[in-house]
Amino acid sequence: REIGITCVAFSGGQPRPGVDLGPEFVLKAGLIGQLNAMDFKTILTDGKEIHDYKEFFPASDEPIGIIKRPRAVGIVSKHLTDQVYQHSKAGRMALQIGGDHSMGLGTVSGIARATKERFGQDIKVIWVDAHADINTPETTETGNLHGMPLSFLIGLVKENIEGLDWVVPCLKPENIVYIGLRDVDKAEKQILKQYNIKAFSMHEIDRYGIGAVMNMTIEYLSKGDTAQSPIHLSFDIDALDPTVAASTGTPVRGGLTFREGHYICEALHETGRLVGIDIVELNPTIGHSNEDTITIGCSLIRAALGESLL
Ligand code: DIR
Ligand code: MN
Ligand code: MN
Ligand code: MN
Repeated sequence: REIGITCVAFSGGQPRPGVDLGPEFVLKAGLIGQLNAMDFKTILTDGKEIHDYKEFFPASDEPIGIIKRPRAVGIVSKHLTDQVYQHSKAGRMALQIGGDHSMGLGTVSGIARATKERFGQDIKVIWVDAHADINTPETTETGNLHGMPLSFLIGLVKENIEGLDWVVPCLKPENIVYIGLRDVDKAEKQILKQYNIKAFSMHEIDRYGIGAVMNMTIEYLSKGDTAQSPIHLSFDIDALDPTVAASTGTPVRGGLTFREGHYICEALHETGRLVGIDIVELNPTIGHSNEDTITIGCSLIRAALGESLL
């Protein structure tokens, strides 16, 4: 019952300042005490509460094409990969708090490597998000790397982009399930189709209900498995409706309710297969009531770690 916690104070994968403050607010809200009260032993990465990786940033980080801050994004996730790997290799739950979603490059890379070594199995990833985050450097309209991590992770990026050339494809398209999508770029829709990636958009959640969607998700991720394979949850807080969680950089109307978000976490906990959790895109400088969003970030984490309602 050990949790390795890495707080990633980084905002360079998108343009709005403040998302780097997410982890600090989550810690101030008392997350560590809450997890200790659930009888978890918490281990802070390198004994440090907050990691900003600034000492590793290059002096200049000019855009490559329209890709913004490729070297900073790359170096953050390169370090994060090793940090997450160390925790996961030691058998700990790896919990990462962000920070923008470009850090998914590091969290998934680290977990995938550890999972391969520990169980000889491929990692499966549940990406809970309003967005698909699967643009390539060619398809991106914004140049923001938080909209691209999955294209790197599944190996769609063939050209070497300075700072990001270390990324080794470690995730199979058939091992991804999206939940909560509602703002997917045209080129991303083509990628989802071409690679036949499983996605439950808000439309499917409305149609079937979140209970059935989670049953289908877990069934999908279990087919063909001889042993139960490990699952990583990457939860972008903007999957929730902006009336529920307002403090995030790219809010999109028509999102998950408070309970739907928590139910996803509870259902994944019940599988007993969760090895990693990201909670990202918390920006306490945005929105009318940032306390709500931060508090919800904490309760989603607790739900994924098995906090029971009864
Ligand atoms: C958009 C928005 N698809 C992009 N992505 C966001 O920038 O590539 N991801 N907001 O979280
Ligand atoms: Mn995202
Ligand atoms: Mn998003
Ligand atoms: Mn868009």
